[in-house]
Amino acid sequence: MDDCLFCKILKGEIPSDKVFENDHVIGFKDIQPLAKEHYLFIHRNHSKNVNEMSRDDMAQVFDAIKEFTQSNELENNGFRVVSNINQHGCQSVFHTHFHVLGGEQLKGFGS
Ligand code: IU
Repeated sequence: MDDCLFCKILKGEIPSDKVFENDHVIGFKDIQPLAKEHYLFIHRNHSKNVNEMSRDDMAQVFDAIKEFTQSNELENNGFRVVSNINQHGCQSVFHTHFHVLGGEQLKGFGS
């Protein structure tokens, strides 16, 4: 997708601070972190949001998140995965992405 910001990150046209990369998925630091550690994981195949992503692509993203979080302290200490969808979900970039948040105690829902 020519006008997709995350496709541009995938092509290297917009800089990103990558923390993970394989043939299918990249992970990079969010430029406006909402937690001490805040990463975005995206598939190389463009889709608009979770509901439009293929099952195979979603599995590859979650495999990547698993591999990444098992390679550092995130898994032991715990972390959160979030994907925002459309207007009420406050999605601002329309290339499916999964926020991975951690590195500190997060607030629970409703607290
Ligand atoms: P959202 O769920 O669509 O709101 O998340 C988009 C995220 O992408 C948001 O947290 C931005 O800070 C982040 N981001 C980024 O990390 N690098 C970029 O070049 C752009 C957005 I554009």
